[in-house]
Order: sequence, then structure tokens, then C-alpha cells
Amino acid sequence: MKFSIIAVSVLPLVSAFSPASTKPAFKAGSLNAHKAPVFDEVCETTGVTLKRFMNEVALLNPELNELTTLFGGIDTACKALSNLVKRSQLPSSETLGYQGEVNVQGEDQKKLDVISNDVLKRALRFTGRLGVLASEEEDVPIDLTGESEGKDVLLDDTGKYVAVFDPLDGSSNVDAGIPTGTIIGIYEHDESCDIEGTDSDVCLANTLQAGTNLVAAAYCLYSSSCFFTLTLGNGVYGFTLDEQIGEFVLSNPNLKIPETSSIYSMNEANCNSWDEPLQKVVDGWREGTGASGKKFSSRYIGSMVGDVHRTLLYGGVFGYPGDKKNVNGKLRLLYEGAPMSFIMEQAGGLSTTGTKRVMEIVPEVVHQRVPIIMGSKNDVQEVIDAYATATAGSEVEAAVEV
Ligand code: AHM
Ligand code: MG
Repeated sequence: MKFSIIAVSVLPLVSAFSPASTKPAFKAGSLNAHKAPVFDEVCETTGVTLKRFMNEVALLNPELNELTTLFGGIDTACKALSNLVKRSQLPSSETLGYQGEVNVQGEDQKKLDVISNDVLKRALRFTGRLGVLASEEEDVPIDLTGESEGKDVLLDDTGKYVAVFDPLDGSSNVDAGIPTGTIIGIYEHDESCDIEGTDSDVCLANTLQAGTNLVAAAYCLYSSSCFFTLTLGNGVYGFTLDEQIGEFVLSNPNLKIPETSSIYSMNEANCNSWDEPLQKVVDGWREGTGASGKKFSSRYIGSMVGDVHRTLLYGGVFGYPGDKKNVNGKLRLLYEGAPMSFIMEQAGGLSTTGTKRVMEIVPEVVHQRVPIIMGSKNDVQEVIDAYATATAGSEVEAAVEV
């Protein structure tokens, strides 16, 4: 195998090493607390694989060892799901169509929703690093320590994480072979969570954390290629599955969204019911009379992972805003909104409800919905400004009436 010296500067800053502590310290907000790998030797055949990336992160930051183990499970699950989605089109697979069950949110489950949930659940559970998980396809969070009773699962008291995920987002598209994706968020478990099960309510409530507490977020997009995009809180790394070697290979070492663009991506059928400030901004984009003066185009797959992936690469705005009928829109805060917002912000973009930063909202219930408008900094700021102006206007009106 040939090696070449290629400087792949993957992380923006290498700061002072923080010694290993009993509690993992790789939190959003403490982004300079760890060392970043620099790949000065890269194999021309394999590139930098996700495994190597994680190994090097763990070598430099021993306190992150358990997080990287968890990502070993996610890596395998995503490859398995990519295969399942691809093979689902073959008559022999019999995985297309509906399961015949309705999830707690009243949505018909596709067979692949159920299979994907199972694959991810098992992959994460057997890493031994996870205490609790919440999924779009589970009615309530699952205490994996309880579930593992009697089974040979190794759990290490010091290193439990909480995983939230949407196993197959956009699955309504899957029968037509349109891109789908997996969304994953990882939180630290609360110290007071007793894994022996005597305090299971506290353990399960661990899933109800704001996005600002996320220690990692990732999505895997099943499309023309299989893409794995990851943030550990210090930038965004894009990997592409090399099917020849069966590994995710670093293909975008420092993904940054353009600051402005001319693409918006929302379900236009709902536009007459959107909030007025948003309607005005989108009208301006259509006409070319918005802040940038550019005439926008519309691109909407109807599959969040695909739409956000394109938005990250080309710039623009992806949104599923609230409307008159569904004031909180459609997307779920915990396992869709927050992890994707973490990635978006780490890529230099913004994510808002119009009036609030999505990352700061603390979920009250697991399947809570949230209006979302995310993407290029300048374009999303235009929306935030429009909401702020409208709110200021209505406050003045209210004051005049008094
Ligand atoms: P799902 O989690 O049930 O698949 O629904 C979420 C999907 C998103 O991927 C996408 O952005 C949205 O639903 C599309 O909804 P709509 O068909 O209303 O435009
Ligand atoms: Mg979803």
C-alpha cells in the first residue's frame, strides 16, 4: 500500500491539550478543549477513513474514547442501511411499502422505517456506551440498560451517552428511489441517571436536552453516493462511502456553507398559510427584490437530509415553517431539528424558528415539532430580521392602543 504526504488540515484550531477527566469534556461551547488530528500521511488507496478519523480523535483526546466507540456502531449501521435502501428496489427484498402499523405520531410506518430503527438500535446498544435512546419510531425513550437485562451487554458506568435519531427520514419517498437519510444526535447522560434502573424517569428525561448540549451530530444521506456528515462541535466533516473498500472516506474536511445564495427549499403548497414576515421575504426572493437583490430558484426534494445536504453545499435556505394549521410545522425538534441545526451552525449557517435559535429550545416532549428555517447566514438573517421588524411593529401598535 502506497502512502503519500498530503496535508489534510481537517480542524480549524489545535489548542492546548486538556487532560483526560472522568467526565467527557467534548461539548459544544467548549470547542477548544480538545486536540484535532492533522493527517499528514494519507494512503492513496484508502484516504482518511471515518474509523481512522475517530481513532485519531480518541488518541489525541482520551476522554473522547467512548464517543468514538459509539461512532463505530453508527458507521456500521449506516453502511447496513445504505445497503438495505439500495436493495429495497429489488423484487426479492420485499422491504418496500407499509408495515401496517401507525407510530405514536399517527404516521403510517413504512417497512423500512421499522427495519432501520431496529438496525440502529442494535448497533448502538451493543457498543455498551449508550444508556438511553429516543427515536422517531419509538413511542417513548428506551432505557437500554433495562432492555439489556439478562443479555450479554457490557456497560461502563463512566461513559453513557444518550442518542436521539430519526432512522429513515423522508421514508415516504423511499419506494420511488428518492434520497432518504438517517439523522443522529448524541448527548451526554446526566450524572444523576442511575443505570441500575431505580431512577429510570431521570434516565429517560435525559433525552429532553436543548441542542446546545449536543456533543455530536451526524446525518447519513442515501443517494447517488452514501454521504456521512459529522460534527463534534468544531466544524463539519463530510465522508463518502467508498463501496470498493466498504469505508466512509473523508471527502470534505471542512464543510462551510456559502454565506448567501439564491435557492430556497420549502413546501410551497403551504405558502399561503405561512407567517406574514416569511411570506414577504420569500416573495422578495421570488421577485429578486430581497436583501441580496438576487432572484431565487426553488429546489425541494421533500426529504430533509437531501434538502439540507444540498443547502450545505450550494447555500440557500431550507425550511419547514409553521403554518396556520400546523403552527409548529412538521419536523421534530429532538431528532431532526436540533442535530441538523448543530451541523448547520458548525458549517457557518444559521437555524431559527423565525424568532428563536432552534438549538436553544429545550424539548418538553420527545416528539415535539418545531418550525425550522436554516441555511446561509445572510439569507436566514433576512428572515430573522423580517420577524423582528414585524414583532416590533405589533408592539408599537399595542402600545398605541393602550
Ligand atoms: P418523516 O420524518 O416522517 O419522513 O417526515 C419528515 C420529512 C422531511 O424529510 C421533509 O423535509 C418533510 O417530511 C417533507 O414534508 P412534506 O411532504 O409535508 O413537504
Ligand atoms: Mg423524519
